[in-house]
Formats: sequence, structure tokens, C-alpha cells
Amino acid sequence: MRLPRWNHAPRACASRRAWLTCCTCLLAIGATTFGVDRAAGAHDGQQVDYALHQPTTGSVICKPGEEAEKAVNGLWASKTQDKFCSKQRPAWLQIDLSSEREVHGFRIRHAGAGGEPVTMNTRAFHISTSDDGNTWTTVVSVQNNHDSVSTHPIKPIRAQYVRLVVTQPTQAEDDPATRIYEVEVW
Ligand SMILES: [Ca+2]
Repeated sequence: MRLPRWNHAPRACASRRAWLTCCTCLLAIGATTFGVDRAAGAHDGQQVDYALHQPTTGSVICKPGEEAEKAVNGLWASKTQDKFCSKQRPAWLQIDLSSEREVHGFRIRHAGAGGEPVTMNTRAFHISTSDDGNTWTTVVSVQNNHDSVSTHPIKPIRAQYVRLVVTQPTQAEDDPATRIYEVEVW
């Protein structure tokens, strides 16, 4: 069989012997990047979001429309329809990733990410992971956040469950409401 020339092929694909193997690899990488993992949801064209649309529970909500699952609906533009709100202290969210994943980090979109005042951004919180829902490991601990979007890479850990616990909901002590627009897990 006459194989086509591919002048721009990576060096590993240059030899005819490696051509078929290399093409198979590239197809597999393409499928992972644009197919199967994309189905789990990706943000900003980068990481897959394992939390997107996964079963999520949380502490008592501020009002109807601000349920826990709003923190994993992939949206943060329309305020009440896209955020989790709770006045319980500590407030908490628990996400079931539906299967065990290798977790590399988290991104949290706080009040400012949804267009609310940055003084409402979550101040202090921690994130724990678990592979069975019973034994938890704290992997992120934040005491003084001001940002509207906070990103927390971690040493990779295998987990099916992620729990966010908010101990200081805003920048001001007199505002008791935790407002989480999105929790992304990658
Ligand atoms: Ca949301």
C-alpha cells in the first residue's frame, strides 16, 4: 500500500513504519480532547469540568432558585438563577462527581463573578475530597480571599466527592450570605 506523504507530521511520525501507529495515537488524543472528555464539560477552552451538572447538595438556601445545583450548572451571568446562596454558617456544598476522578484542582466563581459587589466575595473556605463520601481529606484552605474567581491547583488526588465549606461568607462580618456562582473541578 502506498502511504501518503505528510510533510508537516511530527518527527515521531516521519518514518513509514511509525506512520500508522502515530496516526492512531493522534486520533486517540483528538477523541479525548474533543469528544469523550468534552462531554463532561470544559470551560475557557481548557480543563474539563468534572463537576458540571453532577449531583450536588448543600446547606439551607437563602430562597427558592438559589439551590446547590446552581453551583454546577455551568452558568454565572444571571445572578439568582445561577448561584447557590446560603445563610447557614458554615455553609457547605457537596458534589458527587459520579465516578472516581484524578482531581488536579478547583476554580470557584464568587459573588463578583456573577456581577454582584466584590465585597460579597467569599472570604474564608476550605475544600475537601473523598473517594467514599465518609473519609475526607482537606486539600485547599483559604483564609483571606478577595478575588471574584479563585483558582486552586492541588497535588493530584483520586476522589469521587468534593466538599466546599465556607467559614466566612463575605468581606464584611455583617453579611451572612454565602454566594457561590460556580464550582469547577478538574
Ligand atoms: Ca452557576
